[in-house]
Amino acid sequence: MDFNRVAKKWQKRWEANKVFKVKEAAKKDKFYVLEMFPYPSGTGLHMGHAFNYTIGDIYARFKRMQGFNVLYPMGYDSFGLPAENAAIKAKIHPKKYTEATIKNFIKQQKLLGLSYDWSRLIKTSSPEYYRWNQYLFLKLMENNLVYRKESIVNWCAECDTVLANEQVHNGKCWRHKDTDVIEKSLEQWFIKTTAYSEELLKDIDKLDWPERIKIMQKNWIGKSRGTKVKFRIKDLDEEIEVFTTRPDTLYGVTFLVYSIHHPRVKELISGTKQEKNVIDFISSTPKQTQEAKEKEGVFTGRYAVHPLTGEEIPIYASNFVVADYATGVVMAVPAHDQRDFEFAKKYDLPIKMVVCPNYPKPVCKVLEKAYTKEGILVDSGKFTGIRSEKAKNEITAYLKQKKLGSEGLQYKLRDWLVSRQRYWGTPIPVIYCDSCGIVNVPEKDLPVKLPENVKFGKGNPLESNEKFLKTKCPKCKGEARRETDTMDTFFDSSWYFLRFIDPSNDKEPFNKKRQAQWMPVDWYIGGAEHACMHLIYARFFTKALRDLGFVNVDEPFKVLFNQGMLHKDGVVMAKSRGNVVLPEEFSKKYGIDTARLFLMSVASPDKDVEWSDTGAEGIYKFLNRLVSNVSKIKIGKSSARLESKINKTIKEVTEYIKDLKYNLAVIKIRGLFDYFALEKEIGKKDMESCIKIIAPFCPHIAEELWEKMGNKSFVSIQKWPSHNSSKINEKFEAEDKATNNVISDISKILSLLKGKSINKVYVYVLPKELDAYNKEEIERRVNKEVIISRVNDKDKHDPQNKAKKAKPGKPAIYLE
Ligand code: ANZ
Ligand code: ZN
Ligand code: ZN
Repeated sequence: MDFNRVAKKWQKRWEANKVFKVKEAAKKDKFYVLEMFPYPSGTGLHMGHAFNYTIGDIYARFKRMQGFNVLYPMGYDSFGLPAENAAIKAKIHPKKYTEATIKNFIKQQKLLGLSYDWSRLIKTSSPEYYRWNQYLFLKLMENNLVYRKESIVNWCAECDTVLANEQVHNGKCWRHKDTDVIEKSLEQWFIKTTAYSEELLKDIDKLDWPERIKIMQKNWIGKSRGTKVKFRIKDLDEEIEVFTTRPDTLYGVTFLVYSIHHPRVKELISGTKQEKNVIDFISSTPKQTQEAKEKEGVFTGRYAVHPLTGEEIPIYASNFVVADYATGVVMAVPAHDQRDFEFAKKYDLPIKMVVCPNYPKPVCKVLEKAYTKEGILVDSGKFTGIRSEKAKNEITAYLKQKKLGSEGLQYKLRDWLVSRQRYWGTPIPVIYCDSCGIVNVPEKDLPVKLPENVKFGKGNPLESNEKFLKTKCPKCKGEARRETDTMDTFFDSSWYFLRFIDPSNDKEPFNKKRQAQWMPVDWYIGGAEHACMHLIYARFFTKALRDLGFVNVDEPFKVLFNQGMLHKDGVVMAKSRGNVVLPEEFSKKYGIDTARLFLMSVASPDKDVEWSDTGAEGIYKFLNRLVSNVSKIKIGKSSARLESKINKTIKEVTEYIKDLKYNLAVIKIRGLFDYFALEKEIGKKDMESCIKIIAPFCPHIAEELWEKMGNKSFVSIQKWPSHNSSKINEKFEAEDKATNNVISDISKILSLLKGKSINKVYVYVLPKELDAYNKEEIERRVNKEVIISRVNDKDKHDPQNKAKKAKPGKPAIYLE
């Protein structure tokens, strides 16, 4: 069989007959399988991508055959900076560039035999899609979930735009892993993800997601319980509120520290002797990452009054306090917090120990570093002698009673900065009018289209495009200016799974009834790198859209599956490493079904897989054997042994696919088809079942065999076979196992004797076990002549007297 020709033939027929097109009103249960949609890069697909898509495709095909109405769509996350940069470099327009890369992606994906409903294809850079981005942006805005604010934001000079918090990883840009993010004070658009902090956190427990992703999200949302404490500022009629997780250390506070970016710092210093000093310090401090490693600070000239002791303590401003976390001010307890400790050492501030290890009595040693563990309170007024854990509650209660504080809750999650100073994205649909201020573009005027005729150079080309900029104010009809910022492309991917449900709707982003039919996504496949970006935004969007009446689920993705990575020569397969295997080239020689089956045979799909040419060749040989075994065996009646094997294999393969142990399913399938060689006949139904169970893995070969049997329809949409337990005979199964064991023993000995010429294999078995071993199968698999004799046969050939070593279930072996 010419696998390559067969693949082309069936891909054509599937397409012509719309075999995978989803029927909306099917009376079947729904199942929504989705892979994180790709960014269509210019380098195209390699075998690593084939690995990803095959995982989802097998599941979709399996579910379809099991009788579900399966939605399995594909689309392209085609806006974004890499496309814009690549286009500028190639001196073509991003639109042209993206159209070409998408075309190439589609062609390459089709070669893999993926069973997408191609009629649902979406491209986020098309006005038909981004129009709804704009619409949803306005809906969020109408519901107070979007705002514009000046604040300190992260800027990547390489990206030439601001970034969201989620896109800063350890102070570096997520795309440019060597580029430090710098801080800038800018007015930007934000989405109020924090309105859902608690629900985003709480609902994690409902998700059937990998534990490690759930933990990463929990940490990212970062809920902490603590106490808010009020400090009065000396000489000013003002208070400062701080958030602390350690109210038990309150008596050890020796100074307060403002973030240098805190807007109140400037008011605080105004008129003091320190003013100039502080301003110089702030402007000379390098604007850098979130929490600075080298702590630098300056005295503000002001003092605060300790709420319980009345002591005066100095107020500093420093780069180690984050401006937009909690109140942006901390009460510093150098004895018990390492950051405060380092700061106090550097600026020679007092360190006061108030929590001490307690054996036998409180012992307070000279400090080398902060003591951050629990202990007994000392020098803490009426709380002295209390254990620190208990003191947390007691001090908080006391502050509450005196109206000097209260319990506080704090989340690390920040609002999502969504505006970008780049061209290739969705224009933010607002207009600036000198008399009316910020005015939303009316719905009827959507989409605000990206102008195509622009000049690329430094910065955002929209800013210099007069035609785009100039507009009329929708309210007063006067001269007005368009917003030039575009949306973060994570906005596009936050709801694309909803658009797939209703991709050509031109009245609304998607129909609510249809949404109710399909949501949530039952099975979502993608990489772990999105744990704290896309997966947070998409969850936020779903909850926000639920509250706006668009959807009726709380969570978008019921099951999340993180696939492994394909490696070659020990490292991840990637164009940049120059170790890619291209599916087109491979399949020219071996057919794409060989690649699919090989990729799924190495390990379970959540594990990394190493590409091996010899491994793939082994699968190619197996598939050829499969085809020849199927053509040699006559349609007639299955032997009891074959029936048993088929039913057992159906049972196991079904279980393994369900549990995503594709590799184990492949082992069973191989065992079954190799066994065919030992049988002369097979029942028609049995043969059909066997072809069906290979269909998810090798859909093209399966279709061809199905047709050869005289079937007119497609095997891809046949009913998945069910097994008949009464046909499974455990005696046969035990015998197979015994046979396999002997084969593996013989193979081991053969490999030890490598180089020696061996012609015959003698196997000595206990008398009553003679029938347990399948001589033909052993001969075929070890590729030698095999003689099986009972240990007590008088005239057996046994020159080395091996027979006496045979044990029950473990025959003796002699080779010559
Ligand atoms: C006094 C104290 C004493 C603290 C002590 C810790 C240990 P999490 O758990 O992350 O919420 N903090 C508060 N706001 C901050 C800001 N804007 N930037 C930097 N640090 C800030 O941490 C809360 C703790 O981090 C708070 O508790 C505060 O320091 C500091 F022995 O208050 B603590
Ligand atoms: Zn960057
Ligand atoms: Zn106006």
